[in-house]
Amino acid sequence: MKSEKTVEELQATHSIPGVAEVVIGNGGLPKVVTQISACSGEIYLHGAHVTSWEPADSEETIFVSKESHWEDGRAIRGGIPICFPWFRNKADNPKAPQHGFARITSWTLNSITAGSDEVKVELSTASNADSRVWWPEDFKLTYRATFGKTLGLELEMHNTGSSSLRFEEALHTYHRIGNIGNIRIGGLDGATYLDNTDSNKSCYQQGEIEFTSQVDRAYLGTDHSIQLLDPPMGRRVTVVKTNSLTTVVWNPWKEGAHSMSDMADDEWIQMACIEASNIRDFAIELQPGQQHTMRATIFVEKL
Ligand code: TA6
Repeated sequence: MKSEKTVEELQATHSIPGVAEVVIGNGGLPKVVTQISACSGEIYLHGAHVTSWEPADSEETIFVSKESHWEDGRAIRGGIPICFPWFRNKADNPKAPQHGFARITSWTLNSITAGSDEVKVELSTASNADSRVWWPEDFKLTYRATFGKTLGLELEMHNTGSSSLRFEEALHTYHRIGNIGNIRIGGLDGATYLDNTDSNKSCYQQGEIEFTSQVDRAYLGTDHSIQLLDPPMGRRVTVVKTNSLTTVVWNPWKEGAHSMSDMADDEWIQMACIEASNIRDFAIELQPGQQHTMRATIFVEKL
């Protein structure tokens, strides 16, 4: 579903001159771009999809594929897709869109607000005839992306219906990295994970994660911070999670990337996904009227 307002209308209502503008992005899709002294950043209304965050003292942190589709109804490859209300396939319907419908929905831009050296963009979407095709529940989802020295992401889910519901969620963040063979991910030592490359076999993480083949893992009961150590880029990226009890780590490796039409053959080397999430047994149950907010805050330090 396309955005109901034109880019000109959104720009007239929400832009903050010299700080944040609503412009036409790739594929004609509207996006909010911000340029302040702390950082530059951008978020598409399509999927409420962050596609860039470049802190002032660092290079771009977010990977986006040059082969990505940019069209209504298809997910952007890279950036920060929002997976909701299920993760991967929908168990009872193989035809349902992988990772849910939030990332292929056009969200409503609610507001852009400027704070002291940060810009907050708030978008929302709610149950409607399109969502009910796949999921019967009544809900409202609000997403706040705060661009500054840190990148703040906040996904707020509200059960607006009259019965309890259960959902999965993930902020499927594609981190831009120097080289997959030379990075390490810390903060998950001792955690149990389900290995999706091996029928979700339960495994035990010892030490840091290093990448020597395809990795597709859901780390369970992990609420602590994750560090992405990237010597080639000379930086450490930290993801601080709140109300997120699973962490998915993914790199498709050569074979996986080659099977994707929307990723160039060598791009798997430049990306690693670390996903604040609540999936599988950690799916969230909400009673009528209840809310749940998952947060991820990302910051960069020089090594
Ligand atoms: O987060 C990991 C994962 O679920 C993998 O299993 C892999 O399929 C990936 O996401 C990408 O999914 P997508 O639907 O965007 O191709």
